[in-house]
Amino acid sequence: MTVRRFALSLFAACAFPAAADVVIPSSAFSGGAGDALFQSDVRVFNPGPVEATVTPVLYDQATGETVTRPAFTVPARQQLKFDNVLSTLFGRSAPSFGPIRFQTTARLVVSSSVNNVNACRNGSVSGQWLPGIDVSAALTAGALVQLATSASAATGYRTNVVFHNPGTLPAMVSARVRRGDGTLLSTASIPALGPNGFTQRSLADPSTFPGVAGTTDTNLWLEFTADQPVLAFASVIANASGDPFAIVATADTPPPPATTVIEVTARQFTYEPNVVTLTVGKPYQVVFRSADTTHGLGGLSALGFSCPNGITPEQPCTTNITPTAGQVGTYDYACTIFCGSGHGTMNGKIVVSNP
Ligand SMILES: [Cu+2]
Repeated sequence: MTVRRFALSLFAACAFPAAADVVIPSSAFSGGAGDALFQSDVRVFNPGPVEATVTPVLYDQATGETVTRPAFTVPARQQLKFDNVLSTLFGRSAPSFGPIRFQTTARLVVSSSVNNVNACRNGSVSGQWLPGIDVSAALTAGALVQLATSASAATGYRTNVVFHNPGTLPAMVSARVRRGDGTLLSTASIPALGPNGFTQRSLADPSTFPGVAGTTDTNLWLEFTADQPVLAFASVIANASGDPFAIVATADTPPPPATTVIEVTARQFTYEPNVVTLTVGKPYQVVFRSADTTHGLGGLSALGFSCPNGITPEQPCTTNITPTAGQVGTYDYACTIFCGSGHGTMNGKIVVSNP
């Protein structure tokens, strides 16, 4: 029985190559300054040995519509061409822009060039390449590197940052812009992204990235975290020529925040400091030490404190805690081991508060 089931699952894996869900995080069909016309030229390559079926969906940010087109097929080892994909595949007229999703029966390579086809009013084309990114590669922590801004609109570079939420739950993204040496330049305020939501933000926009406008720096980077996986990239555009390049987010694992050590001294008949405040989400090591005799600690079991052997001059009682939102509140504690005439009034508080 077991063998037969294994054989069946092996057959299924061979007969049907893994499906894929690929997103081009941004596309455009719109006019720009100086008779410019932006269009996205897309290629869909099937590297596999069997025909693949593709269902394309556009999340049009110009109208708020979700535009699903009939499925098409890509023969094995062939590449399909969709120049100005928003017009030719989705039938949109300018202005139209937003993420495009390809749900496929096999793993495909999706590639996009966002071109400005008349930037210099002489028919010349410039643009940037953007990959299709599998939804499974969306990130909850990422970095965008090699960003640049300029105090002058005529020289240097400007940067636009795009976030797209490919999921079905709202995503909260928080981002920080830093200089090369790590100096914090801006903490971003990015509105929640709904399911399939999209936002493009200029680094020079003070309502999104306060503190960046007026900065000339070609060595900026951005770190972000999100409570749902998101896709992110940046366009860095030369101000003089309009020539852009794209940077796709890489996965990031920011170091955990440093642990704050808090020392509380127990002595007849006080704890000092008497009130300790802990912030939700931050790691602490709380150490109770005795300056004289043996004391106890009772009332903090809800925070995970346990000092069964008491607090003695030789043996402090140490607790590691990262308070959670569910622990917000005020916790009274008291000495539980008789330590002299004032024992009955020996107590303190731990306060857990939101950031
Ligand atoms: Cu006591």
